[in-house]
Amino acid sequence: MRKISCDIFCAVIDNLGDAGVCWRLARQLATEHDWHVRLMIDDPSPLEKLAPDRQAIPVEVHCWRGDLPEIQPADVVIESFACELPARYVEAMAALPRPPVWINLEYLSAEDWVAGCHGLPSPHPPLIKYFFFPGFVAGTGGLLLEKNFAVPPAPTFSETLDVSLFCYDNPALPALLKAWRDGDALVRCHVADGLPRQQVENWLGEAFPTGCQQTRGALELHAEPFFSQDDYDKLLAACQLNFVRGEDSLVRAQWAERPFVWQAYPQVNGAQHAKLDALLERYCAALDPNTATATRVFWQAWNGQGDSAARIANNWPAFRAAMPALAAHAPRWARQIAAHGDLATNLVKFCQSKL
Ligand code: TRH
Repeated sequence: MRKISCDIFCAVIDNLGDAGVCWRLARQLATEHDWHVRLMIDDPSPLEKLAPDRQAIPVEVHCWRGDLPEIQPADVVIESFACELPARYVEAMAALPRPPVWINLEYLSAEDWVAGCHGLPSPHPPLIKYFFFPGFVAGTGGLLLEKNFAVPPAPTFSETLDVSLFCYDNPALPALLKAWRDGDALVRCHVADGLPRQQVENWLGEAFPTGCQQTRGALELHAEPFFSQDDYDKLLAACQLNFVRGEDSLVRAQWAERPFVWQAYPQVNGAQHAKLDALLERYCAALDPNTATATRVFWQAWNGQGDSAARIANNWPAFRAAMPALAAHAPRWARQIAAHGDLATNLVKFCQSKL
């Protein structure tokens, strides 16, 4: 039988999430569903860091800038995050006797409206584009999760709290570092390359190159290299608490089954606050009131609500105290959000119903 062909279009806007999400999806469609996948990406450079082993994966990576040379469109065309397809490619799609299944893969959100919009058609005669929304609940497209992903066992109890730190510019970070430095318990913070490292450097007042370690009071800081996605997943599982951001690291923190703190991608209109509150609503629903309050207050402060620096410092002890309950909650939560099927499998089923 002929393999289903699929073109995934990805525009790297900023950061790593666009490439990160598209690569994971491409890899899964190729290796788990035996699709013939071309990843059309306007800047392939992030893939070198995210997936150094990509040559071993049967995904064709094409650099796409502006228009494309004439190519035959695939059976399934995925436009990620509303990146606009090259005009010539859309014309070629429309000229086919049997038009491809055209998917607009949307951003992840836990908001209620998502399930109502998932799968809706948007007519572009003679083509139809379908909205495909990742999500946390039934009726959405689900979340990216590989079939063979196995959660490593929880780290053994240790006096030191291992924390990974991946965030955007965050005015509350110095207050958190200070709270850890001055606290009674030892904190070992694995600082991600990029923005987190730059902010820690500012706080330290000195350069903090990859591989270096610094100690301030009860806080030990480690300047981590940029890990491959697979190794980053391992780091998340090896820590007892993970600070994550955006979309893909948020999803991976949940599969790692550890307590986590999410910084939503900041938007000019402040739309991230609705996204944050929607996820908190679902994530905290089954928690006892004290744990739920500690989580809400801490996440909201981390996302800049109120006097975030003071709130982070004042509420760290309560959040720290909530961590055993959050650790117990983590595997249940992961099971709950995985119950609606993984995104790649849901996408395959959806496309097969339209082919
Ligand atoms: O990089 P991000 O901020 O990406 C963002 C979001 O996707 C956001 O929703 C979107 O609007 C914006 O991009 C354009 O955060 P995210 O989504 O967590 O992506 C980071 C990727 O980097 C993820 O695939 C994990 C990976 N990563 C590594 O592979 N190694 C590392 O060491 C680190 C720190 C991250």
